[in-house]
Amino acid sequence: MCMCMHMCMHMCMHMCMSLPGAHLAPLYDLLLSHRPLATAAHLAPDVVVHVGARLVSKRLASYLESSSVGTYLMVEEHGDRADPSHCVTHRLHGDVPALLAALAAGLGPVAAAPPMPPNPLLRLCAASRALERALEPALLAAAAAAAAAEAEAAEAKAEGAVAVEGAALPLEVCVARHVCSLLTAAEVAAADGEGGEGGEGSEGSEGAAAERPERVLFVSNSLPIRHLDGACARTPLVLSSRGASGIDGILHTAIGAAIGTPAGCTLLIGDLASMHDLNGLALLAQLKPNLVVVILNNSGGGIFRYLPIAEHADVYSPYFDTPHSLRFGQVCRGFGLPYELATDTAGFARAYAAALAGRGPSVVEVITDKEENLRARDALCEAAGTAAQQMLSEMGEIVPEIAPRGD
Ligand SMILES: Cc1ncc(C[n+]2csc(CCOP(=O)(O)OP(=O)(O)O)c2C)c(N)n1
Repeated sequence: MCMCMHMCMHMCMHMCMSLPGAHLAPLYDLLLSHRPLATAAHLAPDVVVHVGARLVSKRLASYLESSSVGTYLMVEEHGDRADPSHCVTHRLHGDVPALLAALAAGLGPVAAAPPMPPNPLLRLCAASRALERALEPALLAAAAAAAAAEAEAAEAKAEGAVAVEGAALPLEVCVARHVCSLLTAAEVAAADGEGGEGGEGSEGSEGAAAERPERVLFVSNSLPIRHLDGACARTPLVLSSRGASGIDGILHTAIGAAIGTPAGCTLLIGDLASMHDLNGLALLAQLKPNLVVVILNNSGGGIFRYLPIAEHADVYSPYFDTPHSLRFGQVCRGFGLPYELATDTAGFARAYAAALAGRGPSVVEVITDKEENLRARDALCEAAGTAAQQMLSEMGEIVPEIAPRGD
């Protein structure tokens, strides 16, 4: 079995770039939260081709680490040794697109051959799609598109998707997905306008793609990049400052990215990262780049609620989550920046559409609740467990768990 789990192609130096496109198994991180799937020996990959930077998902990293992969090929632009789990067996450095083209040409007829059933990678993609479709009604309902939701639900039923009773998606995930869908829809519309085929999955002609004005999404570290990595099926050109995952200087870096992106840039950032770089708002007002700053305000470091430290009530709050009840409205107005506050998906959709149409700097603050986010995340994991279990039973009996890597 050949299985490449890392399907999002990106290049990394300090700044990471993820190319636009549709991801084959976008909900892989949720599926891997189901332990029987993450530890099923018959699903362990023989070969991994890892293109670009350090993985965002800890679940994927530990899954690959415990899988005792025979061949782990790292394809990257630079020669830095980013291999914290010591899994890499082969390295290719150089022009990544050229390396991938050579790799594909080398695979030739093997790659062209129809995959042998049951192919775990295809099953994983199908499970991700099934989960996505099962969640779609909740997503669409959140976006107040009931008619489309019904059609999607009917389609999901026809495909045998798992049931997600009353699942409410975390508001932060809805926001990230909405931003991606608007930015990629704009990309498709631009391709249409230039004579491309348009529609889902269409990239238009190569010439059109080269000329197409591209909108950029800059994501901050902590939860924003995780919402993107683990829950967004289709993403625009994405930039982020990974490095040591710092939450400092994000706003200033995004302003730089926006200056280089005439078609417009959106920044998805948490409240603490925004506070770390608050004087960036002055620069934003002064330089007036085409940048929409979307602040996900969950009143502190939301990521710590998902980490083991959350179990230690004596230190978790206020020392780790650093809670506050601040809002960014007054400081934005003080700098003369357009500002909108949203508390739900529909409100965000309205404010974000207006901000994009403004074609200048603006801030949209979304108030979310850490505990609600966590509850919604748990419901998502449960739904993912059902999809994963369905995938496992379709593939036959569960073989023993992966044994830990022996040294
Ligand atoms: C410069 C810097 N200081 C501290 C940290 C440690 N840290 C990692 S995530 C995080 C919380 C980030 O909060 P926020 O930006 O609001 O994002 P959220 O976790 O809510 O998604 C902190 C303080 C860091 N990564 N970088």
